[in-house]
Amino acid sequence: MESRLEFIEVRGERPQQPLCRAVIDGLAARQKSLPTHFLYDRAGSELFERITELPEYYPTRTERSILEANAPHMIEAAGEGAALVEFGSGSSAKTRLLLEAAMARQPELKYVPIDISADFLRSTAQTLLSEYPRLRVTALAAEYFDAIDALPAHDGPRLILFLGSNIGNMTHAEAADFLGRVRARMEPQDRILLGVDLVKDRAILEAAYNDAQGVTGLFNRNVLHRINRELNGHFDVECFRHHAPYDERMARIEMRLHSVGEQHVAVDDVERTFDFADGEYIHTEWSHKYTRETFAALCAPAGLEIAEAWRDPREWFAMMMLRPNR
Ligand code: AVI
Repeated sequence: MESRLEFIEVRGERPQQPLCRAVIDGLAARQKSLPTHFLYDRAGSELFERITELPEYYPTRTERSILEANAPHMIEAAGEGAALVEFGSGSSAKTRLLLEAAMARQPELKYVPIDISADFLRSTAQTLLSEYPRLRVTALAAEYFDAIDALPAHDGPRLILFLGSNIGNMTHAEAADFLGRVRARMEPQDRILLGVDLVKDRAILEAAYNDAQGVTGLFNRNVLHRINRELNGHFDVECFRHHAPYDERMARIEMRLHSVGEQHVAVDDVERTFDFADGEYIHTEWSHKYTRETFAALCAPAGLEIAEAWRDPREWFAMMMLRPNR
């Protein structure tokens, strides 16, 4: 089995901003904010898994239903003998639908999962290899941007997957930059397959990000527990209220943590105390929603166009296949 697995740890060029720097910069600013990726430590990732199963959180199950209905068409559209490359592969749960559709058409399949968590990546790769004897895996333990430069070549088309509407958590500028960098590494026959959450009624969106059981609130507030644990912070986590309104003009959900009352919070390891007025909030995440048109406009300057799109019957979510436009 090991001979079908190549495991590469990609050394990052750009040093990651540590949590202490993010706290000093983010909580001293006029509009307080914390970088989104700090939501995802082990506890945060487990809470996000719980979010994906909530009745109000439709994106994960809707994307899955689109894959269930269309995986063979998607593989066919990717071209003969395609290799699958996946950014943010996680447990590769939804990807199995595409892996199986590809293996139904070709004798062998090359799969390149990319994930920041090396341990998780290795165990997922080993599970897949034990289940699929015709699979070969080149696993890249890397940050997205570092992985782009390390993508293995393939003698045939590559289908580059970016599932789960993760693109929505990037700003438009970050998303355009990411797509442009991937595009710069694409051969003319390569394709990108991306999950995109679509613009829809405010009530549906706000329910999905302000669920009745309060799991999204636990997920959001987990970043404060993390500061308490990792930097000897003194946040009274119960004194911050989760709220995620939808901004129609910007077509995005914004996750916020509002201070309940005036507070002064010391974080010992950075030797600072941060002041919060009653109601003042920390921004933690954006989740952008698109239409086919706004998404096409994002892709064009990056050198990409929509070749095909698949939607669910309610048109809440889309999977878009992108190809080089020049
Ligand atoms: C990971 N990402 C696509 C989720 C989203 O829907 O934007 C993160 C999330 N935040 C709150 N709920 C889910």
